[in-house]
Amino acid sequence: MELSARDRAELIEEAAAVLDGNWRGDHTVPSSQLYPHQWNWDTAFIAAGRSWIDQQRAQAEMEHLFTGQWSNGMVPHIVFNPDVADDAYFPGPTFWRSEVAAHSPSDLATSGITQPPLHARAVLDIVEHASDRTEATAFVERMYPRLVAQHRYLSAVRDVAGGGLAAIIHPWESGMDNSPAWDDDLADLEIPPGALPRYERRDLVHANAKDRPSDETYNRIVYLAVVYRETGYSDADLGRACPFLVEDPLFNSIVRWSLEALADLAVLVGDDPTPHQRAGQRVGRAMTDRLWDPVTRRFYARDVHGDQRSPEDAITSLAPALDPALPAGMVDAVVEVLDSPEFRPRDDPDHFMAASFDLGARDFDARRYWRGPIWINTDWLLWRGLRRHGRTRVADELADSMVGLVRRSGWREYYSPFGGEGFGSHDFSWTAALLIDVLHRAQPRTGVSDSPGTPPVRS
Ligand code: 9WN
Repeated sequence: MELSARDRAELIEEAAAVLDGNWRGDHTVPSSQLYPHQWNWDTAFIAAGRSWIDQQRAQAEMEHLFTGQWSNGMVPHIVFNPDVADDAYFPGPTFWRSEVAAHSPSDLATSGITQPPLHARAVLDIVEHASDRTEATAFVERMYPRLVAQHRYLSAVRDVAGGGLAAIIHPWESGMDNSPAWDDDLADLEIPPGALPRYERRDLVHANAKDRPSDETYNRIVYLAVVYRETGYSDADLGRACPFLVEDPLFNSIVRWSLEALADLAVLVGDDPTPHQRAGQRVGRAMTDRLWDPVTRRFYARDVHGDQRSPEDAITSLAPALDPALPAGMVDAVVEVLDSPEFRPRDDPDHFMAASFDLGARDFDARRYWRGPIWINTDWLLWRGLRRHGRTRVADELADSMVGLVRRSGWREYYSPFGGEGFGSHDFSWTAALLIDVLHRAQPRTGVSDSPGTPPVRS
């Protein structure tokens, strides 16, 4: 694909307009109708991309998200906007009732679970692109202790199995809510009669039912949130309290990648980077010990209750490419899977990559949310990881796909791997923000590529 300087500039301008349209004064919503509040990992993606064009807003939205941080360090997956009607999104503030938790902020309603902790990495990106260095330094000084608390919470409270990895307690914590990787765990869940509150799905008002999770899945997802809420969102004994307990490769790869960034931020504020570096290396080793299957040569999510790995080939399996110290043989394995017919429909000349689930699997669905379509954020994470490992060919293909999808179908939430039709929300913020990042770091197939980044560190 050729991209002229003019096309590139126009795409960046359009992406900035999408972000400005979703800006709400102190944060950016993921999309104006379907997701009218501030989301956790969306904010990190949005701020990382926006940092190239608007340092002030990038900083402001990161800081606003952290006003919702709990005193135990947990950063909630949604910070609710009090100006938005309670029934605009389900589950809203009156469902989550964050006030029942001892650790929640007293003046702000939030959800009671978290999402992948990409924030230290986003803060580092903001600092690296900042034009106002003084402002950026003050920003890092304010953010650093909050990021340290976030990672302390994940290692102290979420390492339920004691093997060095953070466990998620709800599929929404993975960010890949409806992935087939969680099907077995959800299938085992029994909902006692009367345990589910009456609720109305607001997502179906704004999105096609074919793109969204089924009612059966939604009931299980809501039930899991109710179970945890009934504990008062307690940190104690998650192994007993939470029926869904999973060590997810993508969540932990992001922990790993962010801990590396946190070490760099420590240097900037004059703190010792060593504890963060060591913590990151420990997570990397734990991923290879607990999530790597040496027979299939893949990473899989691990069900903590059943003490076994899930055999599903979902996009999460490829995320350890983000580990800067991943041994070269494992990086090779990630690239092989990404190149295989499981993740790219080679027989379709108009194909895009990378599907979010094995294209040949029985449960694959080209348009249903996280069960097959391509998401720009997972493409971008793989792209950042693989460039770092010097896997330029496949990284460039990912960049081409991201740009190609947006040019084909606009700023959608997700896309079909076959032909690139767009699904879910329109004017989706992280799609816009991450395209800005791609277009600044590399020129897809224009022959003008930037440096592959810092060489991988071996530990
Ligand atoms: C629940 C906001 C979020 C993303 C998630 C995505 C979707 C929410 C929903 O939207 O989840 O958190 O209502 O489906 O799966 O990754 O953060 O964009």
